[in-house]
Amino acid sequence: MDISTDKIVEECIRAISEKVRNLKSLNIVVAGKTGVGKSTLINSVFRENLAETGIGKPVTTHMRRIEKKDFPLKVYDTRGFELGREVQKEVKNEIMDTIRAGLATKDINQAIHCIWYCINTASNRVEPEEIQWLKDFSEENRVTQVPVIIVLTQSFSKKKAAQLKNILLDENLDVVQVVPVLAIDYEIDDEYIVKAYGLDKLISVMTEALPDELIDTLQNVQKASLEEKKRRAQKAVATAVAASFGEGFAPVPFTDAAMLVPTQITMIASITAIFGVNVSKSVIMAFITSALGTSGATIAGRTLASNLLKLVPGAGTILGGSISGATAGLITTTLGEAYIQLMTAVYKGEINVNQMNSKEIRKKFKEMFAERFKVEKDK
Ligand SMILES: Nc1nc2c(ncn2[C@@H]2O[C@H](COP(=O)(O)OP(=O)(O)O)[C@@H](O)[C@H]2O)c(=O)[nH]1
Ligand SMILES: [Mg+2]
Repeated sequence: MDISTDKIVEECIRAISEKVRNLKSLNIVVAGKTGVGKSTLINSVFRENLAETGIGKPVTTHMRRIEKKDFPLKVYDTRGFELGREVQKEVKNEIMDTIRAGLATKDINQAIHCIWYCINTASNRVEPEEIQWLKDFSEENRVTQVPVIIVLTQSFSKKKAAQLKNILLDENLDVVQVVPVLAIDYEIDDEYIVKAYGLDKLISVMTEALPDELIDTLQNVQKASLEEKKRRAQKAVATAVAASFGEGFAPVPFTDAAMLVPTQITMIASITAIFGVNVSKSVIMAFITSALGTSGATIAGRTLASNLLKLVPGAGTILGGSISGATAGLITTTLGEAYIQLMTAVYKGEINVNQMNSKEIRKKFKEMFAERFKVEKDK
């Protein structure tokens, strides 16, 4: 049976766009006084310049919703916290109304999933009325249970941030975490610049706080933690391996090796969505042809099986016309990890896939697979 490489590539592209299209929308309320650094935070955490470009649509008196077409994130930016108790109460009611309205739809895409309450570390003190606001809010949120994360913004002084964090923790507030961050480098003077930090921690805390069905979205939209993207991508590989092991538990006759391909396409689509990078057809083509060890338009099932086997060090050659389930799993792992490496390089800007021709991309992949061999052999 001949397998068309073009068809595999097309299936990949289709699976990627379907996966991305079907990501649930992640919806976050960002609260705090004007000037604390909400917009700066939003722009530093998410990979689209939301707060800058999207002026946002007023949804209540003190809340604007910022979103972008084909981007699975809605940020509710609040204003008015600096205007005193009355307004703060109004803001609280508006947030609660929005939470309840979202829940009433029974649609995860409409629900509010998380609140970031921002306090500026540099302002030196936390107002008692803000503590009270958080307590009142928690009281009303008791049933709805939307997780609240306190973000200590502009924490260029780590010492001050730690003190503030302790003060807040002593209040026994019903919050998931208190996370000090510095969203962008802070220049104290020409010679002394404090490096941005803490946003990756915020993503880790979010990863813990959100339900599993929103984690692919979180990883897709965030640009603050490569580690969390990789971790999630490795989970996608593990899922695919479990599936290919199932498929291959009874040894896979290598004429049927193509049976594994749909699982691997799903895996590639998941990883791409998690990284949130744009991949062109030529990149996928280069990846597939390097992985399959062919540059032809079609490949025989038997050749496909033995070429895939070459990816697995120590697997040897095919004996008796089938591959074991364990081997099928190893092939899938190797493909997945190579693809994660590729996505990491694209994400870091180490390779610009739009500027490489397919021959260069193929060369790069060959190196990656070779690298992977080496790692396996060294183990
Ligand atoms: N260097 C540095 N400046 C910040 C940071 N966060 C906020 N700022 C500055 O503080 C000011 C107010 O920030 P902004 O994000 O507009 O606050 P918002 O009103 O809460 O949206 C801006 O001039 C920012 O440049 C940060 O993490 N690092
Ligand atoms: Mg703002």
